[in-house]
Amino acid sequence: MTTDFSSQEFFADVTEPIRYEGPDSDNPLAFRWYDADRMVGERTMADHLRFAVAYWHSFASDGSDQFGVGTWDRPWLSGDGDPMDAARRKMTAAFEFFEKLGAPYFCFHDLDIAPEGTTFAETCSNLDAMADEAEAHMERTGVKLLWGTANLFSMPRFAAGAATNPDPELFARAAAQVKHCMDVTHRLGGENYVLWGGREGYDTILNTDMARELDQLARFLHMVVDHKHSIGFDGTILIEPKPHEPTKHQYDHDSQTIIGFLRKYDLADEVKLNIEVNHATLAGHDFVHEIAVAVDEGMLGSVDANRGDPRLGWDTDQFPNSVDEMALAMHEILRGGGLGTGGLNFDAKLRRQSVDRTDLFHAHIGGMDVMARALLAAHAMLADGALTGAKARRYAAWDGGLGREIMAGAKSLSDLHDLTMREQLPEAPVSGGQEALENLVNRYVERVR
Ligand code: XLS
Ligand code: NI
Ligand code: NI
Repeated sequence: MTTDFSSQEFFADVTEPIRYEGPDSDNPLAFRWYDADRMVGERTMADHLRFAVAYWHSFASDGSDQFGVGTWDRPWLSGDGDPMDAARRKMTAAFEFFEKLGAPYFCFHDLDIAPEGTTFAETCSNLDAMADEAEAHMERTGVKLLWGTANLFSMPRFAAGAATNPDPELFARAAAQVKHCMDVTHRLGGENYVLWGGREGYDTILNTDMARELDQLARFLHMVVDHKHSIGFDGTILIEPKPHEPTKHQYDHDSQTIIGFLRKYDLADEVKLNIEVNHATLAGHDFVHEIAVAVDEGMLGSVDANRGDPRLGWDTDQFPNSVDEMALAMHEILRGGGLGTGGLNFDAKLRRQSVDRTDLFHAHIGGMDVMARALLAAHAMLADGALTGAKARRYAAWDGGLGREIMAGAKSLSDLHDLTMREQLPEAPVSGGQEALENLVNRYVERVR
């Protein structure tokens, strides 16, 4: 016997869908910048930004942390009885939220939407049943799946990693789980499939054969790619870099590390990156650096939009709140041609004291407005060539004469030694103009309308 939750309302305080009211609106439950149908260049805002809500933070969590129990008012999580009933209730709440917010996409881990069974077979049938539910909700609301992923880090079995586990049986368990989750993602029309390293890394070299573990990880990814082709999934396979958490040395440390790994193992044509703001900052990078690395390599896949706290050294996963920071990142994204099959997934959670259900709306509205405003500033900067033009001028000497000859391989060290001996080459440094460029960016951010 299943109970019908589809008529239950969890966000009754929000009576109307969130609408665009413009920058002068004081309505906290309205968009001031995100205007889905507004054209920005050749695409609508919605097409540029492709927002997704993360099921785990917003619907599967209760505000608990290492020091204390849950604090959030989440009636769909409390409740006794059948875990599948609870999963259905949670999904009803989630889709009510997606619809009222006007989020075009969502993202999930298998275990966010369906409970583990006592056997693998039961876990799979739970997931299949919840995929049926999701399919019905998606059809009813028009909300789409940006990506699915398998949780290969919460359960004790994966304490030593999934693909990088010392036990092949656990590699097999992880492979089985990923296969099933990819199938469900495909079935739901998911546009990408994400692998976050979870516990793919190590805590101490005392017990770790790193070379072997990296070979295993590559083998696993090849299997994922093969499976993608065998089922005709035309979404993108994405890896999400993150350093330090949960293991001390995560193999997927940052964009550059992953790109080197993918090239070494002949995976670079098949896998792209899902870049998260707070993971970039944990790796000691600006977010825009991580984006630029991926764009330059043609490997930007998608973005987990959030932010860290500069005073805290962990993945606080707060909602984006800085137009300045995001404008530069959006500029790189646009320079690379946009997000493709990817999107902006709010892999972000409320603070523990934000206990109200309505806080979920405030958080997402704020994040969407910040990204929309950043998009407008970035688009104007790129259209005017404000930064790209300045860069082109800075490197112009490489486009001809000596610069071109060097890069064409026409000069040896000795040639340049002789040249420098013979001629007085200019040596005076040219201004990098950083402050002027900072002012320029500020003007674009101030002027968006
Ligand atoms: C954790 C990761 C995770 C991935 C999906 O830090 O960001 O949420 O996005 O597994
Ligand atoms: Ni993430
Ligand atoms: Ni994170």
